[in-house]
Amino acid sequence: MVDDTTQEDVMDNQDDGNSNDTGNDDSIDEDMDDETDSGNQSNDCPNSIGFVFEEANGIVSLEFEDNNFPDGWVLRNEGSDFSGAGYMQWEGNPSMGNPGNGMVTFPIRITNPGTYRFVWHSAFRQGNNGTEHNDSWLRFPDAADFFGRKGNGGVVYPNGSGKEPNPAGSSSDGWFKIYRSGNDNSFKWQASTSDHDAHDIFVTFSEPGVYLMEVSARSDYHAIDRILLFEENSNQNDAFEAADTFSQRTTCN
Ligand SMILES: [Ca+2]
Ligand SMILES: [Ca+2]
Repeated sequence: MVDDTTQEDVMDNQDDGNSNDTGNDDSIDEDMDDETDSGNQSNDCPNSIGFVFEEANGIVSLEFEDNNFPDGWVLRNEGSDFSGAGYMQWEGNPSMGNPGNGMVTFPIRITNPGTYRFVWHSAFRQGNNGTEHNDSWLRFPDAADFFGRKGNGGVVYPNGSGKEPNPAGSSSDGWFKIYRSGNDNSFKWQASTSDHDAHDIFVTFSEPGVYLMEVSARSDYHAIDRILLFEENSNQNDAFEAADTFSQRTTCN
């Protein structure tokens, strides 16, 4: 397989006009409950993994490094614009056309079913070209739906999902290539798919239960600090603020 970094990444960068500078700022009403609802945690905790990340009040917030990683992912903590223990960056071989290498699985317990927006806080940690080292693979293998959507309502589904249309650029076996844009080499809240045609990322959980979120390596020196999912109709700034207030990981009994 030819390494398609340069071509693809040029395309990534051209199309982030609507990139979502979510994060930061703003007034927030602190109406979220700090406590995680752990009422039924013994029922479906995946003991084969040993822990589960809890959704609460329509929000899933997790430190990406708070998991077990195969060789190639390295914990780093340079700089100051990350949270938790640091961030994981992929220092193994690039996997531009083949998702599933360097795979990390996050079990997530959903108590409030619905469609959630997905974003991650990531950076490129080599060079100064924001179209390089700026993407990794993402899949939700057992969710009811997983798609990209633009502000105008246009939707894309992963290649291999059996649904169309599919994104421009890399996608395979239910995986989206998820990229960030811009040459400012700092951590940024953005998750987009489809080259030249940035779509935001959504996942639908149709009923309560534990779902798997899978991330695998694509570009080397892409670094991921944190992941946030929030119910699509909730206020985005509220979601970011509330996500700072509760711990999300429960150890299985
Ligand atoms: Ca790229
Ligand atoms: Ca982190």
